Order: sequence, then structure tokens, then C-alpha cells
Amino acid sequence: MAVLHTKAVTVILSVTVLLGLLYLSQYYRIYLSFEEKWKTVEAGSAIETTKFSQPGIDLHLVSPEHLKYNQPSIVHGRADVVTVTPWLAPVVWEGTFNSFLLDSIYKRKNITIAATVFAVGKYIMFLKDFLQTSEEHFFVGFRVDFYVFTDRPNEVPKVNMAAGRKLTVRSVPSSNRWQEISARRMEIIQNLIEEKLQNRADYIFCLDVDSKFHGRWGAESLGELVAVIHPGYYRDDRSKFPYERRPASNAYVAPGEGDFYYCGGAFGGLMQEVHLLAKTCRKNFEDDTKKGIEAAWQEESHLNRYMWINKPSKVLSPEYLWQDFKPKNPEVQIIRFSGVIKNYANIRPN
Ligand code: UD2
Repeated sequence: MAVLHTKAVTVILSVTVLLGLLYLSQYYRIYLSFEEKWKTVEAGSAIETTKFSQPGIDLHLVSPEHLKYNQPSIVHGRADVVTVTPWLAPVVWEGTFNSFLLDSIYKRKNITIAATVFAVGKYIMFLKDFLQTSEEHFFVGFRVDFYVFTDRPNEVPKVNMAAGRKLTVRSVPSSNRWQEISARRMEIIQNLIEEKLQNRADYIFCLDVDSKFHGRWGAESLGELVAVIHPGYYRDDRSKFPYERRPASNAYVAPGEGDFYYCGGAFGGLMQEVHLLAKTCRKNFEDDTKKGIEAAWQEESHLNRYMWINKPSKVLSPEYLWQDFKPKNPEVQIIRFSGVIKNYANIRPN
């Protein structure tokens, strides 16, 4: 009887020890996998920070107390347009935001907005109107630093700028191919951010010079990565978008893929995001060149490929880049920025 009892105790003890070991091994595995994940995340952020060292910008949206503004609604609003993308980024249309509220929030943040504009060769003729109208409509009341890139620095017009706004002129070589002028912008933007802007501005917008501002372009446009819907294709099926369609190009977008067709003439966001965009598009463009390929719409094609994979956190409606020759569609209640009518044969070098 005593022998039986001892055997039972031994069996129970062995089972308990085995179960304990099993439990410990599972626990250890879970612990290990957490540790691995944690390490992966840390490694990821280490790569990000070595790539770019912008001090973190405060993204909190703090409103002044007791601000009086119209009650917002989640059942009434624009019903004629889509105001959010399938990845839940806002699409900014007139009537979707309160400019007074936004300005009250963002003016407290003391932010600086940089804007780049290229005026190479005869395109210098567009700069005066661009700058003058930006004083009336582009981030009025904010600190704005314009960077003009031109091969004709002596022809940069004198434009009165409000306090807190300034203009820096940088020389770039001219070119006898407009495609190269347009495409090299990514490289120059990348270098500008690396050399000068990392700690000097919070957001950046890169804009075409042959355009004028006609309406407010302000804090509603701020976001991490901001794309503008091209006015020429926003009602079309994506099979009609002029994406680069040759698989050999790094800008390739396959049939049945892509979200929207975005403009090369206006994009922006946080400095860090635009730096990554410019760096990636430049590299993809240069790799294409080595293979003897130039994407259908130069950097616009690479930008479209980039934005398809790296979804913009805010999408600006075609109000933010219209074209003067296009009659206004009913859903476009205001034109904020628009390309002027130009005679390509007279102004382009080729
Ligand atoms: C479209 C895009 C443009 C660019 C181009 C593709 C819009 C509204 N425009 O415009 O951004 O993606 O397709 O290459 O999305 N430039 C000069 N000197 C020149 C030529 C160009 O300074 O001789 C600069 C200038 O800032 C101009 C920009 O490059 O605004 C784009 O060139 P464009 O306006 O001739 O290109 P476009 O109208 O085909």
C-alpha cells in the first residue's frame, strides 16, 4: 500500500514538473517574440532617425478656450463630393473645414511653412504674379519662407512681403530640355531640405510657378504627406490616368491599380515626409535614366507611383490646383490656385 502511495506521489510530482516546464517554455517563447518585435520596432525607428533628424513637431491640435464658431455637424455637409479616401484621409473641399477655427489652432503653434518654386528660363515671367498673389492668399498671417530656384537671379521681381515672410533666391543651371528642369526639382528639393530646412521649417509645399492664387490656401492643407488631385482626370476611370505604363520604369503603375491621379505641380507635408518623397522619386528617376527610360510625365509619374504606395495623409481637392483654360465644374465652389494659360512653344526651351 505504501509502495503504491509513493508511486502515485512520484507520478503526480513528475506531471506537475512537466507541466511547469511546458508553461515556462511557452512563457519564454512569448517573451522572446515580444522582445523581437520590440527590437524590430526600435531598429525601424533608428533607421528613420538616422535618415533625418528633424526634432519632433508638436502635432496636438489645441484650440483657444471659449472660441465661438458654428456648431459642427456629422450629418449635414457636402453631399456632392467625397470627403474622405478609403484609407480615411480627409479630402479637402470648400465647406468641409472652418478656416477661423483652423487658423486659431495653428497660429498658436508658431510654425514655419517653406515653399519651393522653380522659375528657370522664360518661366521667370510667371514669378511676379505667383509671389504677389501668394501674399494675398497663401498662408496669410503665418511665417512663410519662399525658395525661388532660377538661372536668372537678376530678373527676380521685387515683391512687397508681409512681416514674417521672406524670399530666398538660389541659382540653378539652365537646361535646354524642359523635361529635365521639371524632373530635377526632386533632387534640388531633397538637397534643400538636407542642407537648409531640417530645423528651419516645419512644413513644405512645392509649387509650379506658372500659376496664381485666387483664394485661400491655408492651415487646412497641412498634413504629414499632402497630395493634390489633378484637375484634368478626377472624374475619369483610372484606366484613363496618364500613369507610366511601361513595367521597366520605376514609376510603373499597372492597369487596375492606383487611387487618384495627383499633380506634380503641388505637393507637400511635413519636412521629413517630403524629404523621403523627394529622395525616393529622385532615385527612381535616376535609376530609370540609367536604363534609358524617362517616365511619361517625368517626376509627376514618379510622384504618382510614390503616393499610390505611400498614401497621403491629406488629399487636397482640385480647388488647390485648377487650370485657367478649364471651365469650372459645379462641385468646385472656389478656385484657390490655378495654372495660367501659356503657349508652351514660346516659353519652353525645347
Ligand atoms: C505638368 C505638371 C508639372 C510637371 C509636368 C511634368 C501640374 C499642374 N503641372 O505641367 O508640375 O509635373 O507636368 O513634367 O501638375 N519649369 C521651369 N522652366 C521650364 C520648364 C519648367 O522653370 O522651362 C518649371 C516651372 O516651375 C513649371 C514646372 O517646371 O511650373 C513644370 O513645368 P510645366 O509647367 O511646363 O509643366 P506642365 O504644364 O506640363
